[in-house]
Amino acid sequence: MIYNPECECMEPGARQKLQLANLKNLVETLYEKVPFYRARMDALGVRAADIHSLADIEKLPFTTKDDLRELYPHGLLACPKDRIVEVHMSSGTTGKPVVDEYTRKDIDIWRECMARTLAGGGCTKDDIVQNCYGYGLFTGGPGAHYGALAIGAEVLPMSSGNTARQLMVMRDFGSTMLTCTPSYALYMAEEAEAAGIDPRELPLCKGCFGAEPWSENMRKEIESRYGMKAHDVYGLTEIIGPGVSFECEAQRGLHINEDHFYPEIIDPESGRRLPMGERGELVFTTLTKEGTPLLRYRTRDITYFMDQPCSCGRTTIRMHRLFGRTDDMLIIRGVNVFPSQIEHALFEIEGTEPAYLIVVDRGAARLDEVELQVEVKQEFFSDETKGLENLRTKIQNMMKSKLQITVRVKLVEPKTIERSIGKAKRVIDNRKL
Ligand code: DLL
Repeated sequence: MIYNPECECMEPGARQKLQLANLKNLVETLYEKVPFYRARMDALGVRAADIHSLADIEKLPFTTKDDLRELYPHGLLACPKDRIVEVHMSSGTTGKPVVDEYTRKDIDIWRECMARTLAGGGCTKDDIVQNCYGYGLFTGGPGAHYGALAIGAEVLPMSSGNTARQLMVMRDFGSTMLTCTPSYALYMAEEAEAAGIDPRELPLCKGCFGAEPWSENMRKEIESRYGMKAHDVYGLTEIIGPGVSFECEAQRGLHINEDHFYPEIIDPESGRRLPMGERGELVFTTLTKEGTPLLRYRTRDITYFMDQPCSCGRTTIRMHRLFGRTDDMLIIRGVNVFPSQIEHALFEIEGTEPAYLIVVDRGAARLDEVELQVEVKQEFFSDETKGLENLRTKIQNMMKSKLQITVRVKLVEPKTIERSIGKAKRVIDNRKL
């Protein structure tokens, strides 16, 4: 279902006109209201009057996560403080969190984007949405909640954790749609199976999963474990939260809500814009936000755009599912590899469980060494060493042939790698880089 055909299926030329008008307004507002942006624009000698086309966006300055941290908590506010009605923050592991301050209109935009997102995942007013994204300062819970309400679905605001209760509610209330991180979806399936519940017998038949990197093979695992259709949803606190882009039923890339978030792909080294289809760093300008709008925000997320028509009828451009982040790309003895590529390869191998951990060290010869800890089905541990040895070799060969990296594989018993109810931690990098 398309939530807002007028906007989502708009002729691209008409959409670009709107984008340009909103971009000019934004540049004017930021120059007037946010001293940080005024100083940046003055330094580059650029003003709203210099923006004649969308391509002129290149004249404007970037914004980085470091800028946001320096301006914490209110340095990017572009409207009077008393117009703010809600605040969210990301739980960064280092330094100050990044903050999004929403006006009432910003919440309306978010609700609309999340309604489009859930509708893209098949949600209708008849659905019962079990929302297991965290509620609180994290944007996941409230974002999915607003979207489901806009559609008129019934929401179960579960938040994350307390898995036994999640399963009870899932069964007793007949939830038809699941929203949470993909790693938590798999964890719940595992716990259901352990409790003697077959997740495929539950009424759940669709889900919108995101907030962390996941692979195509992980999607297949979730879809087959539950017998459901699993859709990818992307977003980040700085831009609005979840709902920046989402998959439709075609599951061929994520439609960007580009009437609200103007997307670019740049070369992360030079900062230059890359042509359609080339892979690089994703950058967003918020075209319609009032509270804390951002100009050319460098997300550090890596993807590429697709502008071929989509079978669903939406005309918005799509981004490929994320490959990873510029800051989580591992460079192993000179070879670039994202954890999600390791995950994708791992899921191809029969006998492994969907839980793994990548531990990177700098070894004695000052060379990078990777230990890949992988959970293995219980049968392998009972049937002595030969099966385990074969599996270990198979994984090692797969990593070498598919990703050109040499890994030491440590096979571990089921349920020994820590599970996550939110964003999973997949990498421990002990190198002092
Ligand atoms: O994770 C917002 C969100 C909530 C998205 C619920 C989807 C669902 P932050 O905590 O600020 O916000 O983290 C944003 O998470 O820059 C990506 O690196 C990563 N990320 C988000 N969605 C995806 C996804 C939320 N679908 C950061 N695939 C982003 C891969 C994702 N990575």
